[in-house]
This record gives sequence, C-alpha cells and structure tokens, in this order.
Amino acid sequence: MSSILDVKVMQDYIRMCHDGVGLGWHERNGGNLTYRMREEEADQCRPYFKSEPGPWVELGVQAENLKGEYLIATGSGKFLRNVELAPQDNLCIVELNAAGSAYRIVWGLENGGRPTSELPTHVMNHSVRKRVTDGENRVIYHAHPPYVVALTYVLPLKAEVFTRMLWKSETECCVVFPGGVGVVPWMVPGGSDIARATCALMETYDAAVWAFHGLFVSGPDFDTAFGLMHTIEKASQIASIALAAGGGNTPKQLITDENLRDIGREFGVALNEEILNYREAGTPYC
Ligand code: 2HA
Ligand code: ZN
Repeated sequence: MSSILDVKVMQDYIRMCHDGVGLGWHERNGGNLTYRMREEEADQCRPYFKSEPGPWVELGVQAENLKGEYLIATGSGKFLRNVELAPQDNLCIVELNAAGSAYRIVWGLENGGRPTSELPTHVMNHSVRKRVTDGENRVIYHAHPPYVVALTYVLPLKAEVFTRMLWKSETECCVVFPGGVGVVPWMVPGGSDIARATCALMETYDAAVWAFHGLFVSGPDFDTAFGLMHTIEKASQIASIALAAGGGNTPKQLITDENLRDIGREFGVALNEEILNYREAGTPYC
C-alpha cells in the first residue's frame, strides 16, 4: 500500500462523510464522525503516522475503557464536503493516553487544526457504547438532518413521543431501533454538559436527538450507523409531511400499537414496552 488512503477503513470512513453530505446533512462545518479503530486497522495505518505526534491535549472528560485507543475524527471547523477532496487536511487520527483523558494527533490535519469540537461527546459516547455493547459499537456519528430537527420544534421533547412518532411513520423503523431514540433538550454544543446528557441516554438508546440541532447515532460499523441516521431522518420526513398535511394533528390512520407488537414478534425484536404503552393526551402519535 502506498498511501493511508488505500486502507479500507479510511475509504469506508471517507465514503460515509461523502454520503452524509449528499443527503444534505452537513451544511458548512455541520456534523462530525468518529470511528474507534480495531487494532489491525491502526496497524495498517501506523506506517503513515507522523514521525512526531502532536502534543497531548486534555479532553475535559475521562474514558478509562478507551485508554490507548485510536479514533479517526473529522477536524473542528472543517467542512465534511471537503473530506473526500483532501482527507489529510480535514481528518485526523488521534491516540488516547493511558488514562483515557487526553489525546494527541498522530495523522492528518496537515495544515493545522484540532479534532471535532464535539470530541468530548464522542469520546464519552464511545466509552458508554463500548461498555454496553461489549465492545461491538465503534462508530459515533453526528449530523444535522433537517426533518428530525424540524420536529423538535413541534413535538414534546421526550424519548417516548419521538420514538412513537418514528416507529409509526415507516413500518420497518421499529425493527431498526427497537429500543427507541433518546432526546436531549437544547444545550450549548461542544461542551462536557451536553456530552454527559447524551451519554446518559446512550446507556439505553443507540440514537439521541439534540433539540433544535441534530442527531447523534452509534453503531458497530459505518453501514449500520449511517443506516440508523438515514432511517430516523426518512421517518422524520414522512412524519413532517403527514403532520403538516393534517394541520399538526395525529394522521387519520396510523400503524397501531398492536401492529408494532406484530412486527416485533414477526422479526424477533423486543420493542421497548414503556414506549409502546406511553400515552400523552393531545400529543400526536400518543
Ligand atoms: O461540528 O455540528 O455540533 C460542528 C457541529 C457541532
Ligand atoms: Zn452539530
């Protein structure tokens, strides 16, 4: 291999950035993506690492179970639409220290810069998802998909309400995210408070809506994480159109709770029962 860009994990990562841009989820510097590398993937990339890694930088959060791991990350202030053109200027690989509390850049951001402003949230989410999925989850992806954000202006900011709306807006949603999606109220982005709030939800859910902002998803691989973002946004688009057409009221006909239970049985997935039984008077889909 003559370039780090010949390594499959780098190609897959870059393709995901490209696909998110194509769907309109990454205006300007919006959104960010991190991938927790497998040992063999880090080994494949190591020959291309900088001869002098960058200085250690404190994260402001600590993730002990990520000590010594390598993450591929988008750069702070970088535009995802430029990733494909110049990955070495817009992406980086960071190494975490032995305490899981600081990082240093070992590859990329050749013209300077820092990893994504949401790195504390990503690192803490990786830590939680690694623990609750026994190491399976490796991708944390944040985007600004417009329909799910639009719905945060009109529906109560509750996991139960958003999940019911999504499950009932596209038949296969409840198979894709049977546990539901969490909702974080509006918070200042980029800091450790929003990181902690998102992490609390990531204990249970593999997706968290950020009110008036965007969506965070996690997954074991690029396809699954991207597919989750895509499915949630598609269902949100359908819900937005149906709600608008109905003047904001619950659509006249819906997938019923019994229908959802039937799908769960047929596909062998356990739907979150609390969400199935949730009722909120006067609220669409509830
Ligand atoms: O990276 O989307 O939330 C830019 C953002 C911050
Ligand atoms: Zn954002």
